[in-house]
Amino acid sequence: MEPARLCLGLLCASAALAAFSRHQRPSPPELLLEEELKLGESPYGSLWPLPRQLRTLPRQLQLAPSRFQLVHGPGSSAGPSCALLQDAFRRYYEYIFGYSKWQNMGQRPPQAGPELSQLQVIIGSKDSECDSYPKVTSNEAYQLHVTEPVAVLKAEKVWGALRGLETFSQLTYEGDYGTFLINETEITDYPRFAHRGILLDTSRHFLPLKSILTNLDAMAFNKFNVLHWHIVDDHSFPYQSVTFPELSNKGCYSYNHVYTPTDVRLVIDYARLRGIRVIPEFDTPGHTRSWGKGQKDLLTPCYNGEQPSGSFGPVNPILNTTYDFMTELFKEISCVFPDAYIHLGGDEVDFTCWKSNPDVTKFMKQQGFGIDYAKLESYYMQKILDIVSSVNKGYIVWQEVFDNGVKIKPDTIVEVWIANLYTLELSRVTRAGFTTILAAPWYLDYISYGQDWKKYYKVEPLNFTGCEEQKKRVIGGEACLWGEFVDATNLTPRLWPRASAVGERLWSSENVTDIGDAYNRLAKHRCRMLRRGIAAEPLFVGYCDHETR
Ligand code: CP6
Repeated sequence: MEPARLCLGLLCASAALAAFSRHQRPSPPELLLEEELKLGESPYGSLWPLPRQLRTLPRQLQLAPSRFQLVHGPGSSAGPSCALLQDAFRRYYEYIFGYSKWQNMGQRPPQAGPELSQLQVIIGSKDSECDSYPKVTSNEAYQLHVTEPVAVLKAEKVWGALRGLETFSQLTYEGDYGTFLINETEITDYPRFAHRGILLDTSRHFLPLKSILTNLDAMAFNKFNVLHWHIVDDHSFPYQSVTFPELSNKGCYSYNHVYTPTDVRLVIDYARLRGIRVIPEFDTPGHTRSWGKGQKDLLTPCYNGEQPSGSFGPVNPILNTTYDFMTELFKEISCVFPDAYIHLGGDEVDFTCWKSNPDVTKFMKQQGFGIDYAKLESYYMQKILDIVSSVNKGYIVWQEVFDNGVKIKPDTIVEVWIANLYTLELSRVTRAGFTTILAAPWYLDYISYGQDWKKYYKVEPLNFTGCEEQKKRVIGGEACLWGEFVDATNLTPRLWPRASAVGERLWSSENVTDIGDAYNRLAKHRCRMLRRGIAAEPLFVGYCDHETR
């Protein structure tokens, strides 16, 4: 058959198919053509998330891999003894030059034109914080001046330098025949919100160390700074406790599905080098089925009439042994995890089992709680908060702890996760004076056809009723990837680049809302993540420049 006929035939076939689909199923939520027309260049190149202030000049400078250096600048309080920056210099050199298809093609002919020979990194503050852990109050601001012949990156602390190095690497691009280019640029940048988190759930499915570390890389590419590690839950207890080894011995999926103290240390150190805090969650009194296997009498026995039914409910709040156990466990956890905060959960407590148990009923009477089981939950949570205070840690809890009227200390951080009426919840929580983190609109474990990143991108976290003081209590947000349907096979593509939308919302200015421009930058940013080894899924139809046959 000649080519013309073949094409015609195909056209007919696809037209018929289109007509068929129109009749057979509802039209997809977006039209392909509309999107394709919008495709193009952003004036901001591939920057993601967009910096606060940015001036890009047309003049291009060349970077020669053999001559360009990342160095400590004059007057910096950090020097070659700062391993965090040394490691970052090595990483970013690789990200900038490491992926050219012109590699190993021998010496390139020298190109005429202005050259950038160095990026000097200058830490201004006397204490660079090089050997510290990042905190919620860490200064992540930086300034970047790219001019011939040297670029200068200024930051008060190493945390700003890390963010600035990421931005610098995003400004570089490949020209013809494997040249590396950067435009003269001036940037002043700092985050809008201090807490920019990703929740990973290692209980529903175990995530191998490699997956967690790769995700930390991707977080750094998107300027996230908190790993909320939902490490244990009903289904398995992979955290290996030194004090209570039976918890993971009995509660893990298998002996291979355990995080040893060494593994945990590795995650914390890897995260620190990228300016990322690790906040562990030990969720109680609900979501604790796996805890019961290795700790006798920890969970409440449920009753069927007069008889124990053989099943167990939430942590047993009426026994002293429960609080002795929790004291020892949180003592250990407070040493293992250096962050100033521990997430204590407190979500979705089912009162059915407590109601069925005659000993609990008796205890309720003694305490004067009547039949208000929220009071019992409150009693339990207050004791846990006291235990965690006594080991000098701050705490984060899920919103139910606030909703159920648990008397929580004024410095408790409340995480809002219930999608329904979450703006009202933000109003209430902040009116009561609490600091809050928003997760409700960013449940990335929910998937649907089409570009749902736009839905995440359009969320405005401060769009709730409240005064200025209330708005200041929103310290940030989290993109949650619950693990029921996620393991190492689909973690990365499910998170990225969808979580990138949340990343820009939490870093960039409130007025960065142009969805067309965001699409153009994010499509490129996703290709860059791919190049750097992150299996991020595509936004939509298209291709990446570095893809080859
Ligand atoms: N596990 C734990 C979960 C969830 C929560 N806590 C959850 C509930 C509803 C949805 C998604 C996740 N899987 N421990 C609630 C914070 Cl829609």
